Amino acid sequence: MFASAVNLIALVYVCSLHPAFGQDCPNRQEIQGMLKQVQKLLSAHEASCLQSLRNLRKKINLLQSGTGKQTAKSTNSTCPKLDAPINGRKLGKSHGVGHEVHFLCDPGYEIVGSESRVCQESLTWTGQQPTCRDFNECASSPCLNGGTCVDEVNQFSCVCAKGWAGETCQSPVPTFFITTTNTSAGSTLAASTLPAATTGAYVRPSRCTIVQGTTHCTCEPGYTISGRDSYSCTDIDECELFHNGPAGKLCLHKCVNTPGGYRCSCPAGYNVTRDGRSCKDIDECATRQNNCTNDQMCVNTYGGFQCVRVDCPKIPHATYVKTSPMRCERTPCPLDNKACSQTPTSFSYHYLAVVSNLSAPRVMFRVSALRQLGDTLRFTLLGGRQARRHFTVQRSDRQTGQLMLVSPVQGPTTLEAEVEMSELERRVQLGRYITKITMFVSQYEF
Ligand SMILES: [Ca+2]
Ligand SMILES: [Ca+2]
Repeated sequence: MFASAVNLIALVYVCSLHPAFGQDCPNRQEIQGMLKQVQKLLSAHEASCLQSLRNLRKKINLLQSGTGKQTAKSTNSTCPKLDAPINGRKLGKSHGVGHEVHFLCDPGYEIVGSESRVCQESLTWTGQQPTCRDFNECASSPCLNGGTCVDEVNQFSCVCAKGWAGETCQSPVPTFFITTTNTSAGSTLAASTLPAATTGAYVRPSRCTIVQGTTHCTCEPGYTISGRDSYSCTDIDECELFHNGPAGKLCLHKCVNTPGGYRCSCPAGYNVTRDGRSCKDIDECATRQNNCTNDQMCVNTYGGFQCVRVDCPKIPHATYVKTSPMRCERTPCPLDNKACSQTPTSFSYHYLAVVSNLSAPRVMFRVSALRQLGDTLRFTLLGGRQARRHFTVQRSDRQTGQLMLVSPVQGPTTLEAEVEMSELERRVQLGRYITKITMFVSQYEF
């Protein structure tokens, strides 16, 4: 509508400026009619615009009042903060309208007041603030035969009437074998005259004292009053009690309960360490507790020992002689004997003692060339499937290869691996050196 009015005005303007524009221009009457039409169009347009503006303003006002209310609501829609009762807890953090909080008391306490409270529309909580009251264990009258109950936090104790004993004063005091001696502190009842059947090493008489009519019985260290009877003490089974305590096991291997105490024991081949808790291997080779013969060598292992004998290998085309207790070297090969020159130059023997379940990966042994003649050193793992399952050979520097344990081994077992170091010069082999490593794996991890 607005565009057609603009076109009409433009046409009238052009014709009024250039009367010679031609017969296409309308006459004066026609122009006045057109201008009236344009005026009508403009006033209709103006009215519509004003209406739109009024509507827009209304909407803005509505939005403004709406957000105002919301802000007011969000700042005031929570109930006052609630505290947890002393010796108790509060569950639930939201203090919004409709939300609920719950209260719990610590063990040995009971709740008094509302267990849960709800935040209401009026921004107040339902119910009353609860408190935690020490639970009265004496309420059920647990002390028998006229005993007086003493309420303590989370437990109770009984002060027994004369002639009664036990946790709940359930046992009559066996007066017939008690001898009374007067002391300044009170009367000491030496219960050493208890029947013999109940005084084994694990059951000992308690020492009881009567002070102002109340009997108090105590035990030697390592003993405790047995549940049934205050007059006898039973050995504490520390092995059972501390079977898997927070500080770990009492003993690394085995715990043995003893009257009034306990001790740790170790398997054969081990001694208990000075701390009394761990096990230490006995070095049978150093202490001559071995039966190895003169031509054998004693190898100390964890939990035992091994007698080993190094015999030089018998290989066709070559002869080996022992140059040290652990090494065999090939005698020089005849000239032009290629079969002989390709056999290993030397064999070295090494024995390792390790504990079971050793963590992996781990370097077990290093083989190094003392001097190098050729341009290349090569390290290879020899041996069967068992060796390949547990070991690999890596080069650690230019002249050193290392035997790595790649998976933990469960003992007791013996593993063997062979590391070959070959020396080359322009790809021609100069020498082969074999290192045989025997690993004695113990049964235990210590
Ligand atoms: Ca004990
Ligand atoms: Ca040993």
